[in-house]
Amino acid sequence: MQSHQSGVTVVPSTCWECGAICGSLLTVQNERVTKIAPNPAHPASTGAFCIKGIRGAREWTDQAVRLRSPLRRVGDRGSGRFERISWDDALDETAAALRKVRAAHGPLAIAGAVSGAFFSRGLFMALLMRSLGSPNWLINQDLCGGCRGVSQKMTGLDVAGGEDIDNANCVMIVGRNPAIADPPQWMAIKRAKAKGAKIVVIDPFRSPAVEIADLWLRPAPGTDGALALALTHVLIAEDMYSREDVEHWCHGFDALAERVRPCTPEWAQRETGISASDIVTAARVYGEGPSCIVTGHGIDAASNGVQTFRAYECLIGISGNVDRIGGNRRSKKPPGFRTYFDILFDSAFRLPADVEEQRIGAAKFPLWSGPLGFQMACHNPSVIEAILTGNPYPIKALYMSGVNIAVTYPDTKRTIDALKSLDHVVVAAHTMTPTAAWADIVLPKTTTLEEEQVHIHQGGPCVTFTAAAGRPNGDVKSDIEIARGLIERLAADGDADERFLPWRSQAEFNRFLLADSEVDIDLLKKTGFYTFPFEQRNFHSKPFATPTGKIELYSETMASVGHDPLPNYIPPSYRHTTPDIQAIYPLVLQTGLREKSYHHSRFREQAWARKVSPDPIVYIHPKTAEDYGISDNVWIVVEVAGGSGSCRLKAKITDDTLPGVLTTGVGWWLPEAPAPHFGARDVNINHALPYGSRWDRASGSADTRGLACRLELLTDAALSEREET
Ligand SMILES: Nc1nc2c(c(=O)[nH]1)N[C@H]1C(S)=C(S)[C@@H](COP(=O)(O)OP(=O)(O)OC[C@H]3O[C@@H](n4cnc5c(=O)[nH]c(N)nc54)[C@H](O)[C@@H]3O)O[C@H]1N2
Ligand SMILES: Nc1nc2c(c(=O)[nH]1)N[C@H]1C(S)=C(S)[C@@H](COP(=O)(O)OP(=O)(O)OC[C@H]3O[C@@H](n4cnc5c(=O)[nH]c(N)nc54)[C@H](O)[C@@H]3O)O[C@H]1N2
Ligand code: SF4
Ligand SMILES: [Mo]
Repeated sequence: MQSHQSGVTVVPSTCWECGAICGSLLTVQNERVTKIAPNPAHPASTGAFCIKGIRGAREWTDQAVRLRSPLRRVGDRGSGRFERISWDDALDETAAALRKVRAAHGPLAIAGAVSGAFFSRGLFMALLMRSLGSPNWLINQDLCGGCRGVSQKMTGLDVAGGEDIDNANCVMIVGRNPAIADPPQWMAIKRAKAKGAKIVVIDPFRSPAVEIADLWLRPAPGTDGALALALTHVLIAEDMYSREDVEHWCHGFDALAERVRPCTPEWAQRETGISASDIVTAARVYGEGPSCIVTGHGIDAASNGVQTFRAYECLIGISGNVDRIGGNRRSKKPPGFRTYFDILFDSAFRLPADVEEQRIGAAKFPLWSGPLGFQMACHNPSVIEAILTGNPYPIKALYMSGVNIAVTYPDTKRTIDALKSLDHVVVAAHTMTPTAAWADIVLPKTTTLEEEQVHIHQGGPCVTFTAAAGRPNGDVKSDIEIARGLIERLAADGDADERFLPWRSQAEFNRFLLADSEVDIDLLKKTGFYTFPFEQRNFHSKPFATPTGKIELYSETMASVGHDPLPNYIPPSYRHTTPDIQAIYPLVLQTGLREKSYHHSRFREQAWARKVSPDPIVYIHPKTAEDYGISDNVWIVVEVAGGSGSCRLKAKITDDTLPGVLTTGVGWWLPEAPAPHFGARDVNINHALPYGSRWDRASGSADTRGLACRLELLTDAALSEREET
């Protein structure tokens, strides 16, 4: 669907600024993308799009502050002084530094950090590390969708993104804010509502979805596990589950029934604050079906996250909604198509078992970091610990691409201390960030408008293509080019093994993904997407990926590593605090509320985004505000139990949040503030959080919400003390 008009081309593509991956139409003139618009023909996004995709991506590519050549640190680390160097020098010096670390401490002392294997840069980082002989790569999924990832793997339900919202009679939205986080999903929910579907929202905060909800259940933060077990209790007690699925496709139903017997709606009311009658109503609406559950980050990234997800997935499992029209569809792909996960776990690209066993986190979190793990990535806080203490062994070099860990990892102070103490730090980024400021070498990256990508979108489902529509604007390179550049330099002396990352370009890699499938890359490029036929309920030809081949309500894998094999309710951290801690930290903090104009820490330098959202906001209930003498728009400082720092936030008084609960976002820093912190120790909520007073037993996730906290009004004196940040 390319059209040419006086040197102007419209190229079908896909935005991948975030995981929603929306179909786009790019207007290209003189090899520059001049306009980005939604593609209404795209089967997954159906014309949905957002301002980040329209403005963020383009400014990201063209803005003056974009990094356009590699940089070498000239002053002390963190001094903010860099000089421009050539790519050859940057890659030669990085390769030499990695070789030195490898010689002195062994390959395990090298680690790579990235967002995860949902994007190609995540896979390339894992494979680059493997080529160097290191199993140590850090993903941010412990803070993102990791609890769901582990839970789905244990239960055997790979249903993320496969919600068949359009055909559902009930859409249950749990800890998800689709209006901001996922426009295609939000569009589908509104379509379903218009067709008469019942919308049930489970969220302590009044998210936009509450406006269209038939039922809004408002749990106390972090108590969703209790609610899910009670919903299951009602479904079983009222005989509203699928006998057929339970008999043929579920493992451990009797044990689950036994587990939820005491989890009555009245019990859950005490735990969650939701009335027992609302719980019963929700269970009946869900039980009628077909129903799909849309889960989100609101119940993830928490120290009880895996068990909470397990409870919801068991509910899906017994309700007959697995792979049902209008239910939760399992992931689909064209036969022969290779996903990033397929490659991540492919034995051809794996390190020897005795090396993988040494991955940091593997011993303590086998379901996260071990061979059974979700993406087999490190336990991040344990890596920070290893950098600082040398335990269990030293980590001396860190390469980061597509992450801004000085803002997005909890405990900013400790993260920065770790960055300071490394022998060598390399960051691939588009702009100078609070993380890149600590680098020895900064590598300027191509943007999403300059890189070709192939994704599967479960929403269609379809294969969707991102065109490298614009000529790179600067002396920049893609992740695969950087990885290959390093591998080639190191392989010459036997310090890297090219077999782990054999593709020389993104295009070659993309052809590998499609090589054994029916998908024709040229056709895919022409349309921007490829819709493939798929089968619902193909349980015989594609059994559930668990030891029993069934949906494991009772997880054999969890039992084998000594974890609770049945879904369980673990009360949130703030309910575990001692009375003296509670006296100091009487409030509860929720972080992570998404904003329209930002993707986490991204776009903070863009004027349009700052105009839409100029300040870091914290939502405070009128009753709480009254208790503390706080009025609208005053600045406060928040501290968290166990944290090493604090965060400055602007108060907005509203009953959108519960009494005693502070709700805020994530990702704030101030590009205009002084280097190296750029406000990361001032307005960044992660400066207040600990990275693990309590970790999820399976995913190793720390709490990003449900944290005991306190607040103080910001005085002028306190503000001037913060100025250095
Ligand atoms: N504009 C924009 N879009 C984004 C992003 C972005 O930064 N900006 N980030 C992307 C990424 S990486 C992610 S992971 C997704 C995340 O997006 P979502 O999955 O939607 O997650 P959140 O926005 O963190 O939270 C969703 C809802 O969970 C609620 N919540 C908080 N605590 C609880 C709780 O204890 N129980 C329940 N039931 N609900 C709770 C919040 O109030 C919120 O309304 O968004 C993606 N989309
Ligand atoms: N307290 C708290 N902490 C959280 C969260 C929370 O809710 N609360 N949310 C968590 C979640 S869900 C997530 S996903 C993480 C996000 O954590 P990060 O991934 O660290 O955050 P981003 O700001 O999205 O991206 C960071 C950097 O990626 C680079 N980047 C952007 N696009 C590209 C690209 O195309 N290629 C490459 N190589 N680099 C690119 C930019 O340089 C940017 O600075 O934060 C987590 N941290
Ligand atoms: S939601 Fe916005 S940023 Fe995310 S993929 Fe879609 S258009 Fe891009
Ligand atoms: Mo995320």
